[in-house]
Amino acid sequence: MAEVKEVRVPDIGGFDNVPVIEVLIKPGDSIGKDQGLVTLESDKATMEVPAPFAGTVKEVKVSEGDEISEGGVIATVEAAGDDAGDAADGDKAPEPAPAPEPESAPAPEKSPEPAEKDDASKAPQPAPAPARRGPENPPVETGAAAKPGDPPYASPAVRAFARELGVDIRQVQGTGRKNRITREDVQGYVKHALASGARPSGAGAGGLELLPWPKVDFAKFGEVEEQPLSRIKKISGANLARNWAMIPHVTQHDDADITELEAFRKQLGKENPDVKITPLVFQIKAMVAALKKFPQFNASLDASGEKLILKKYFHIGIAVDTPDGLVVPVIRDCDKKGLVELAEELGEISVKARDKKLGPADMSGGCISISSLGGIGGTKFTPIVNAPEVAILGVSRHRMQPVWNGSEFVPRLMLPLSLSYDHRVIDGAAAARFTAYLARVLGDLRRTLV
Ligand code: CAO
Repeated sequence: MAEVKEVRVPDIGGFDNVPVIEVLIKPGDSIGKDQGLVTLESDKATMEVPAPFAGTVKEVKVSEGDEISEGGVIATVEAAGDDAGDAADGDKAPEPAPAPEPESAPAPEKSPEPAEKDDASKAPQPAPAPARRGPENPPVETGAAAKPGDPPYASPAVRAFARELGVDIRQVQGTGRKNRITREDVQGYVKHALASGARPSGAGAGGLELLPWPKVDFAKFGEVEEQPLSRIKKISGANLARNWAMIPHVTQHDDADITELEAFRKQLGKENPDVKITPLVFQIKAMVAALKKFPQFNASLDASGEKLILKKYFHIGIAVDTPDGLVVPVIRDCDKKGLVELAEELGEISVKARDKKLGPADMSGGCISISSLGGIGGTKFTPIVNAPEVAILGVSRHRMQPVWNGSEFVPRLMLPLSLSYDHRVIDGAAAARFTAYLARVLGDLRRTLV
């Protein structure tokens, strides 16, 4: 019958009374040779003690928080068949092991390779390995204590666990002592990523390698007040962040000469005193004409990102500013509605939005959006595409400008247009044509009849 042996702490570079910060085994566990048993943490380094032989854990002699030194018993292990011979030496005085390298940075991250798990020679190694390395003293893995700017602080076992899950350890916020990243932190990160629909952001996952959000105690610098974000801000914020991060945006700027259009709008306003006819309804009509001429703008990528869905309807989203945040109700069938009808509907949805009476149906089905800041001011801006739409038109404040007509400068009312588009679907040349066409239509609405 295989013998039960004590496994002791090997030479750990002269450190004494080193705290056990993680116990990686429990009674009954089948362990492989070189598998991590415990993680120790001195003031300078984190070290994982590997099993000197394979077998079954009988008893674990240490708990988290205990302090141990070289020679201290970690566990008793019943050696497995082939390792029984090696194990016979397991209770010998520990052989010298490579000294931890307290000043070295943690071993670099490796891409997850399935073979790596079982191949101790590929595990991160402490830098110089001067000592004789036999079966009874496999390398002690170390990770240096974190310094500002260092890679994150986690034991080799936690790093390996993160690699297995395809998690970039740098994304994980540590909650352990001195902000050490624990196994639970990695699990929590994955749970959160799954719940929010994001993928773990390891190199293998092809995700963004973003730094964690800075945690700042602003009160240290002066008086502050906390204000919870509104529900709308939380929802729109999450959508805006996804769209900004996932869509390769480009913004095309142009100016429309709306001198004649503005005169017509004023005239129409006089004829319809009960309705507020703002420049936006003309922009909606011009947008319909442009979508008809350039159908790839009236489209969405399907979820696989491999197909474009072209739409034969003309529903336009209008960004509305409310005290609680931005909402985008949709005006349907804009191609079938006249300017006055559109103006009425625009007035209704603006009121509904500001009274918080919009339902999900009012905000779905849009083909493209218009965000008009013209009533407020500004010369240009870069709106964020409202996925799964492929473009959004930003409109800024019109202003009278001197325009060269070929022989002289003349005063013209110019409207700045800023079209942001999804460059995966729309080429720059198409965007320039689309925006120029929009400007031409706004310059002369008769073009919508052509
Ligand atoms: N240039 C100059 N004046 C303009 C203009 C422009 N491009 N567009 C509108 N105006 C004028 C209007 O004619 C109106 O003038 P009067 O008060 O003299 O009649 C005034 O500005 C206010 O217009 P409005 O805002 O009431 O109406 P609208 O149709 O232009 O816009 C709406 C409606 C709902 C889009 C708007 O109220 C709104 O919420 N805009 C903000 C959208 C937003 O936040 N976008 C940002 C999204 S990204 O964060």
